[in-house]
Amino acid sequence: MKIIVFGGDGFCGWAAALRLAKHGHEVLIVDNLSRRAIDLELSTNSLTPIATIEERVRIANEKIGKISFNFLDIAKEYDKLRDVIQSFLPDAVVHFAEQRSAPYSMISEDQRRYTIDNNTSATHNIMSAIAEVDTSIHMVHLGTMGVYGYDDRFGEIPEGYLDITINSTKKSASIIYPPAPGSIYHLTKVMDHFMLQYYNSNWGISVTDLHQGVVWGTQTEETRLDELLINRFDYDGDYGTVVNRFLMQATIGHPLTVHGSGGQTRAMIHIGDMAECIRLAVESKPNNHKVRVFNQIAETVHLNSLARKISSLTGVEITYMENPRNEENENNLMVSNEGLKSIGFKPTLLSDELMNEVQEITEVYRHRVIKEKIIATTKWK
Ligand code: NAD
Ligand code: USQ
Repeated sequence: MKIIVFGGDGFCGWAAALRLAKHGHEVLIVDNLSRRAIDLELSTNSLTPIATIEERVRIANEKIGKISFNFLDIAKEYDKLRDVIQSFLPDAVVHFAEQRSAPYSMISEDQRRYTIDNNTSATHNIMSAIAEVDTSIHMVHLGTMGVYGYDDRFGEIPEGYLDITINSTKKSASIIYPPAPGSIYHLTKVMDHFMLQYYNSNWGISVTDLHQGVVWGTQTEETRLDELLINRFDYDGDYGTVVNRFLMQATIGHPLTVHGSGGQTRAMIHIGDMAECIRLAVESKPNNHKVRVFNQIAETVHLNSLARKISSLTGVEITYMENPRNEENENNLMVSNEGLKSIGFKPTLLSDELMNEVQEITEVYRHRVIKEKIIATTKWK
């Protein structure tokens, strides 16, 4: 298949692009390198030294498969985006190209406005161009578990739609799960979802929306093949996600930074599983009768249990910090992931072995940690 990976220079996009190319697909990465620019804006870095996109693509073509790159801001350069889709004529597009940090989206009015403008325009521009060029192109969009909120008010979180009975008529219906975003960033994913619904219903475009949990790990089978293919590793207070942050902190002997009571439960997925799920979703185009939603998660993890496990394995202390976010201190979370499992996904669970593997990376690059950037300082209000 021919596949455009929007945001293919980022943490998930790079791993997914390599996985797709390894399986014989022709991949075009489209990215404006804004994530690299945000590292400069925040004076932070990837723990791993990532090669330039040109070097990455050169080595990927030697060692993995057919990949090319196009530098483009898909939120701002609509005509060029449409032309790229028109000339490459993909069978599917995978859309990772959004500002993905909840804390970054809450820094100030500038980052709020940028996140809303960038994410919603990026998604809308892709859909608009598909409607214009070829409505048979399958859109695979990265959503987030955070569109649902993180609670069990309706029991186990289903995949996108909630079955209800209407009190007045006693009739049953399936409705879009009531959204409950917890940050400006998560709000953009709710807005994306409604745009995807409209383009599906009006133009009959096939859409898969993947509501993904927190991704952890850094390397995949493909990124391990050469040092120049290494994936990025965010550890700072705005972009670092919780498992990778704790593992990096344990490596350098920094107390584990649990926000609040640590009673939060979140859905998680390893980066290798993420790449595999993208391949499975792309290779199984849904019909265009409704938007297909999969919860892209392997398991749910309680933060206190995670912190205690890493602490007991490494001897590092745990520190309970005032939570900079506006979120529940405690939550129960049960999530269905039957959709991806039904097309072949075999979830990898957090294990000592895999956590050791991440720590091997953090050990090698520990000298690159900017210690002042570890604590999360962005407050929700
Ligand atoms: P990332 O920031 O590492 O990658 C995003 C990429 O998109 C970057 O390379 C960036 O330069 C590019 N990009 C952003 N705006 C663009 C634009 N206007 N034009 C062109 N390129 C643009 O993020 P990630 O961790 O790889 O996440 C990828 C997607 O997966 C995001 O949509 C995110 O919301 C979603 N997601 C990520 C996680 C996670 O834990 N990392 C979990 C759930 C969902
Ligand atoms: N947390 C800590 N200590 C830390 C860092 C985080 O206790 O040092 C807590 C947070 O307060 C939160 C939880 O861990 O309760 C998860 O935070 P996170 O930064 O790991 O993840 P989050 O902000 O939710 O966002 C990440 C990705 C985002 C994606 C989302 C999926 O950055 O792109 O959409 O995970 S989900 O969380 O399932 O909505």
